[in-house]
Amino acid sequence: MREQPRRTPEREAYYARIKEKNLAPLWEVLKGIQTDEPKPHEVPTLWKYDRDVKPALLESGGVISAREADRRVLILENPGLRDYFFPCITHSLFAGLQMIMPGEVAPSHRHTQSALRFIIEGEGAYTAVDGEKTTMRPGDFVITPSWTWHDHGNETDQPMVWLDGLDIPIVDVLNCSFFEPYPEDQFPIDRPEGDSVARWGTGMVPDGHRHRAPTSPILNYSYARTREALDRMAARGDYDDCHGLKMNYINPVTGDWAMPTIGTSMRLLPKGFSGTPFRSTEGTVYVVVEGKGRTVVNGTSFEWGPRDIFVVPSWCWHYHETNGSEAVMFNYSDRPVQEKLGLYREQRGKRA
Ligand code: GTQ
Repeated sequence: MREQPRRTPEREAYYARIKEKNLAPLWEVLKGIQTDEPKPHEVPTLWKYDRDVKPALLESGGVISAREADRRVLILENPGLRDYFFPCITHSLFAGLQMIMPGEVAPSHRHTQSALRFIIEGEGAYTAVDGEKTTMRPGDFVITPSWTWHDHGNETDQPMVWLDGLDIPIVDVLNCSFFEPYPEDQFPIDRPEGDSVARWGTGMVPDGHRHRAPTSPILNYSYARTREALDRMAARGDYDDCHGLKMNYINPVTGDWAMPTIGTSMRLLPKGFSGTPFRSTEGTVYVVVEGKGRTVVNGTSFEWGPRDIFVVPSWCWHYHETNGSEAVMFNYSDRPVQEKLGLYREQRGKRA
């Protein structure tokens, strides 16, 4: 960091005097914030799902019901952000793991924060958004756009777990939080399951469509379709040195990211992949879907397998490796916001 001005008793006394007039000296604080490059407070962190997270989640079922909790979620709290206004995984994004037990309902509500669900475990529970229901399976990416009614339920005989990714800190910094509970548990369903994919997800759009919202109209980007696409593309083998085969989820109406505040991608790393180091300004949350490997972040090695979650903070060098298996990973970040503001930067390193 650049050198700070000297602190003297005279200066301190002056600062104390002007503080009463709600004035403060910029020269004492600016250098800590206008840094040469990003200095994120969040730290690289790995959550081992089967070993650490799952037992805690199952225990939460006995601690509180989904109804009483409203949303029974264990937050993935970045240890570098313990003093932040709210427990979050990066400065701009929230991550939590939500569990719904058989027969439970998470009642309908809406809020201005946008949410994604990335399904970790279990099969057959549903999320309903503004009158359309979707049955969720591992690897599915489900969107709850800002200010849409949503409820979750589990009519199966197994607990179901998914990751919630929300833009809570972004909405907080803009002071735009609105929330409203729905008077019933469930918002009325008025469209058949699969309706949004039929309308928007086949490379066609309804004639005369008027979808103007900034969020993709597709409710569920199913893993079955994503995986098939990656598999077919892998046959040609055009892997990126850093990212493997990486596909971004888009809004088919605009070609932009699927969500206005959260960028989402899925990647396939082939067997024996040894990625080139990369860094970018997007603090990124990764969820492993299939396979095993490791990611080295600023010299720390994270060994991961299915269902593990880890975070790479802004501007941290990192690279991915696999050994005997190919691997599939989902990731999300605040990149759409950075791109709109002209702030996004990335850099490729040299292979070790
Ligand atoms: O499902 O509506 O993890 O509102 C945090 C806030 C989930 C949800 C979270 C929420 C939700």
